[in-house]
Amino acid sequence: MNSYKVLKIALHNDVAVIELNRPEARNALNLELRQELSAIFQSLSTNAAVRAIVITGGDKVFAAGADIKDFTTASTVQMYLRHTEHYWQSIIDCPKPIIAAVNGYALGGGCELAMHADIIVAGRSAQFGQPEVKLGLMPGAGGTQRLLRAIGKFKTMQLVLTGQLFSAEAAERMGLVSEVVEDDQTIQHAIAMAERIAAFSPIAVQQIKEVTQLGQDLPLQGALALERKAFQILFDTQDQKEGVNAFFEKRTAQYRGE
Ligand code: DAK
Repeated sequence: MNSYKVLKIALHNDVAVIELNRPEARNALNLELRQELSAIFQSLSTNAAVRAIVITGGDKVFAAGADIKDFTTASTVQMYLRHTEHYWQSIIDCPKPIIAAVNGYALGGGCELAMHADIIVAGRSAQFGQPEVKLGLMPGAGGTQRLLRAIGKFKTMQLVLTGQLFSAEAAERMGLVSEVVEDDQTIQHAIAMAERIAAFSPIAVQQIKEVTQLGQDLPLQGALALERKAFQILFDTQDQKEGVNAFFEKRTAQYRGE
């Protein structure tokens, strides 16, 4: 767990906290950081002791985007051969709930990283944006598409075409941010939320995540069927019986992920 160079990993009960740690470059996502993020998400995905994940850039900045130094001389084929989509895929494939705790700037690839999470908690002074257009570029890790699905066409077009930054409050109004808290509370609040989720049945939690995520891109009838099947599957878990018994016995359920 501690063999990472540009990440700090901590465990709080059943919650893993991943902190990006390149302060000298405002946590810009260079190749090493992407590789380490991919590796930690793969490892946490199969670690039964971890039931929820918080990702943060710490108190000052979430991430200033892709490392612009990587772009200065890159050719098309070099960009293609980097296949950075494989690194993002490890986050997409993670079945456990992910909460992004965003303080400071979440720009470009940093905003896209936050959008790979399931829940975004932002400090009041956080600033979001997709400023790639200012560099003669465009979002390349889902920015146009994830924003579109989260906040709709007209806000997305405005933000990706102007590159303007927007505040945590504006992000919350648009539906991009789940909750805004005071800056010094962001990480603690995200961890407390993750601990609350981690105390539920991990099978139920992962089914909820999978169905919600997949359902977003399915026609409604198919999505409803998927939800129904997942709901039915949960009746075969011991956790479901434990949850119902605990309710009638007026005690806290102990979910074992079985
Ligand atoms: N890359 C590299 N270095 C960066 C950086 C970045 N994105 N952002 C900041 N730094 C470095 C600065 O160069 C500076 O280094 P020194 O001069 O000290 O050596 C140091 O961090 C501190 O930066 P500032 O002095 O600028 O700090 P401030 O607090 O004044 O400003 C800022 C912070 C975040 C507002 C500012 O640094 C800034 O605007 N940064 C650039 C933001 C940006 O344009 N981000 C978008 C990058 S493009 C792809 C997937 C995704 C992407 C691309 C491809 N594929 C799947 C292929 C994503 C693209 C992007 O994200």
